Amino acid sequence: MYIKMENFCYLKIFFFIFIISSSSEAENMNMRNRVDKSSVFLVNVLSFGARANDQRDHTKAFVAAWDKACKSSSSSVHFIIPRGEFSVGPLRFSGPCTNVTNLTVQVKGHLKASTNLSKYRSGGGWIEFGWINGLTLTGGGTFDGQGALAWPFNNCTSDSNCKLLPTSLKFVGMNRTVVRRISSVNSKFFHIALVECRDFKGTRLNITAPSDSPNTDGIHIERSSNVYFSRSHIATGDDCVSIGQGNSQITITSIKCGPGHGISVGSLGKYPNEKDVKGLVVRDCKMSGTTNGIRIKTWADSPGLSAATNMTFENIIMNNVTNPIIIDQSYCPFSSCASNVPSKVKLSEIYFKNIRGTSSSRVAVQLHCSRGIPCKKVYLENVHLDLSSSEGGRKQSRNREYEAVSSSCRNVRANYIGTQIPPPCH
Ligand SMILES: *[C@@H]1O[C@H](CO)[C@@H](O)[C@H](O)[C@H]1NC(C)=O
Ligand SMILES: *[C@@H]1O[C@H](CO)[C@@H](O)[C@H](O)[C@H]1NC(C)=O
Ligand SMILES: *[C@@H]1O[C@H](CO)[C@@H](O)[C@H](O)[C@H]1NC(C)=O
Ligand SMILES: *[C@@H]1O[C@H](CO)[C@@H](O)[C@H](O)[C@H]1NC(C)=O
Ligand SMILES: *[C@@H]1O[C@H](CO)[C@@H](O)[C@H](O)[C@H]1NC(C)=O
Ligand SMILES: *[C@@H]1O[C@H](CO)[C@@H](O)[C@H](O)[C@H]1NC(C)=O
Ligand SMILES: *[C@@H]1O[C@H](CO)[C@@H](O)[C@H](O)[C@H]1NC(C)=O
Ligand SMILES: CC(=O)N[C@H]1CO[C@H](CO)[C@@H](O)[C@@H]1O
Repeated sequence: MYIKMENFCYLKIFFFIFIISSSSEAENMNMRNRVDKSSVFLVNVLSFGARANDQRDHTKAFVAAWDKACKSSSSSVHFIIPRGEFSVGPLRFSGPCTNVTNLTVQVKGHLKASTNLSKYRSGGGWIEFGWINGLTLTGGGTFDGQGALAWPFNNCTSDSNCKLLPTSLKFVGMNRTVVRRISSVNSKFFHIALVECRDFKGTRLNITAPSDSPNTDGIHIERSSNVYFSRSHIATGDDCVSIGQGNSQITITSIKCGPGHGISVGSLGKYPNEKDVKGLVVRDCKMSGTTNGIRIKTWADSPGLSAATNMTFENIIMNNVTNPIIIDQSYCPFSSCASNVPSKVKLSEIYFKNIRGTSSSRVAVQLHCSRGIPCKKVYLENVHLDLSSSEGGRKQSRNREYEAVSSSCRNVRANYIGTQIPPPCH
């Protein structure tokens, strides 16, 4: 996707008075817990008027519960969303939660997003977490974006005054976040997006949307550092993981992608003042039936200078992938940019190691770098990509199959080590 993620303008409200209400048992327990600062302060949405499997909108109850959790004087807080279905509109879970150092949001239930699009801010999130330290989001629950009713309103490629649909889970300005064992289905736009986050760990995520759903990227990362995603399954209609501008120290490991558009760096170079991408490792991933495997894409005619460097893609299995390895520095999805000005994004120190499997197109390796700034230090080590067996393909000798795949290079002189199928560009 080519859309810039904006910061939010969060309204930061500080409460100086305690809300005194002790109607339920849970509340009484909460009051007692507050006295002992070392114990865990429990906040259950049911204590704030939410009812499982009740068709009503529960946004207000969730917001009231969050307020209580975040303003707690206890250092450790558990925010509980129990089993059952809960319908909610846009939610902003924002900090700072001054005295809370560990905040666990335990989602066991199935959250359903409101389908009333006028409730959402353009480019915002359905559920936004912002400016919190030490958040853990877990519990095995599901975030259901109910995207099917929204996708027909995704018309930003044809309407410049369009409203961007909401990302299901958006994290902004967060430190020390863990997201573990949750599912996200049918987001209206991206499933998960990180903006300006530090020390983020995501693991055991299950992300799904139909292969023809628009812009349902699994995970989008921007202007963040020390981010680690692992052991997840992502099947969507757009990028599996997209790594945008300004990221450093990003590790993506043991992810199964497909269907979708594969793992992408970029697109970079659309806006002025973009920051560099550096220190990316993608390791032990499997791509099945995706349009791209590993893709690096930068816009033609980029307005500013930037760079992407030190990127390693290692132990990647491609299963019937259309473009297993692809660098495209003349990305331009709109017909308006026929100006033919080369990209000003400098790509260097790119390592592809142990990439094997099958390609559904003949050009299995495409390295198309910028005419203005050729790629530097590109290494391919042990690449073995055969053509996916098509009808009659099995009858071909293996050697003929090897000959069938090829490499295409522009403005790059790559370094080749070990096995090379397809054969290198000459
Ligand atoms: C946070 O902790 C400080 C210092 O212990 C205390 O003065 C303040 O009242 C606490 N704030 C809340 C909201 O409990
Ligand atoms: C949709 O949300 C808007 C804004 O909150 C509200 O005014 C409108 O009544 C809602 N529409 C329906 C059908 O609920
Ligand atoms: C996160 O850490 C950075 C760097 O230490 C700091 O500047 C920022 O204020 C922290 N964010 C929050 C929400 O505390
Ligand atoms: C794009 O979708 C919006 C609804 O989100 C609609 O108001 C607008 O007319 C649509 N534009 C086009 C060109 O279809
Ligand atoms: C992931 O979610 C999809 C859709 O809800 C479900 O069909 C699938 O079984 C889940 N997979 C795992 C490993 O939990
Ligand atoms: C390249 O990135 C890796 C992984 O993030 C990091 O460990 C390494 O120090 C970086 N190398 C250089 C030369 O910056
Ligand atoms: C491989 O992918 C192509 C298109 O991407 C598809 O038409 C074909 O059915 C796939 N083959 C297998 C064996 O899945
Ligand atoms: C119980 C728990 O998870 N404690 C953690 C709270 O956060 C600090 C860091 O601020 C950790 O060191 C604790 O282990």
